[in-house]
Amino acid sequence: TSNWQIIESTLREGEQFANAFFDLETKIKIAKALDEFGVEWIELTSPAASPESRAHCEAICQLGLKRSKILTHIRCHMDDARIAVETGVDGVDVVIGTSSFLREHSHGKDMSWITKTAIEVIQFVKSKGIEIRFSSEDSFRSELVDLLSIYRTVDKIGVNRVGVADTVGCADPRQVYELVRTLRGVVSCDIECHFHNDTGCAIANAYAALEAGATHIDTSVLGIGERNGITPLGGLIARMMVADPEYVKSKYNLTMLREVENIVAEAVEIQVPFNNYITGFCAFTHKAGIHAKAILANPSTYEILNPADFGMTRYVSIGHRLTGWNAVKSRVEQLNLTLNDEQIKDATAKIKELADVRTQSMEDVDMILRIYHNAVQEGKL
Ligand code: HCA
Ligand code: CU
Repeated sequence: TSNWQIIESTLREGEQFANAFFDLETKIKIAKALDEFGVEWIELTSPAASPESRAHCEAICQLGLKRSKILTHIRCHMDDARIAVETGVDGVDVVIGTSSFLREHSHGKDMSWITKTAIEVIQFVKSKGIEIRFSSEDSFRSELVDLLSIYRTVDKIGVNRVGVADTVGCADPRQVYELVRTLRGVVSCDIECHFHNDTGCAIANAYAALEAGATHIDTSVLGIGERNGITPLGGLIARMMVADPEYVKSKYNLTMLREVENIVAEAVEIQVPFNNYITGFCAFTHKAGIHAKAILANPSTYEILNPADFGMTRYVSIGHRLTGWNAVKSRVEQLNLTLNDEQIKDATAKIKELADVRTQSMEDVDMILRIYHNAVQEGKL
């Protein structure tokens, strides 16, 4: 699983999040932060969606970002394609529904119309020297023969990528692996995957896709998108850091993750979830005495990610009824107090006694230790 790229869709899929309304200033701030982080691609809402969307797309193309290239996302339609190629984007992502659900209840077109239009759109966009991706919406509820046949056709006429989309979040990692693996044998172009998170599989599905030969994964910051969203940028990074740390570190400015998330959280008026990958408030907090002891001796015992790689810090929680004397000892050393092990064990017993009634804050713990230390110094203990 090395040699893959991120298509960051906060400014497209993310705009479909219930709370999202991005003005140009906000979009620019998000685009610059994503560029700073180092995502390869930033995908923008279709310029055909509204006059403002078009103006924003043009403005972001003109920013001259350092690293990220710009994509826009359109329906498989010549009207949209003609507008898209005028905006200054580096690439166009084209999508159309191929499942019977969408063919019958959404656009009402059959596979031969879809194929004919796809070819026309692809050849037109390519003729302008712009990259093009063709994707089938709702891929996992589409007929496999239909999918493979249209992908084979667009691959032959030189599409840069084909896309697989789990639009409703129904797929599981095994199904993803199988479909992408099959597709890998059918097309020679790149393969992009897009996973909704309705059933909690969005990160695992992205990983399975990469294992099966996909080359591009769609993400959004904090996973925001239609309904409960898609593969979150931070979650994918967490997963890939474990799979291939050197590759991930070489590509991305990981200490920017928290800032990117804060910018987006503020823009859409949400909190970063408490249990968020990497940046959640307790992502690197260790609590049980047994864990605390081991973590203090060697962080790898209970940590698969190193907080320092992301500019985060480890926290050992002490003032609770599950605490242990090793954790307290480490705090005593941090506070530069001199207590021997017997005294620390005694102080720990006092902390546990109080914490059994009410969890003690770090300030409370420090106060208890200082009072205990003073009593020892004054010969009262
Ligand atoms: C949608 C479209 C899409 C497109 C994905 C893609 C999806 O809003 O329904 O272009 O690959 O989930 O199918 O986001
Ligand atoms: Cu989507």
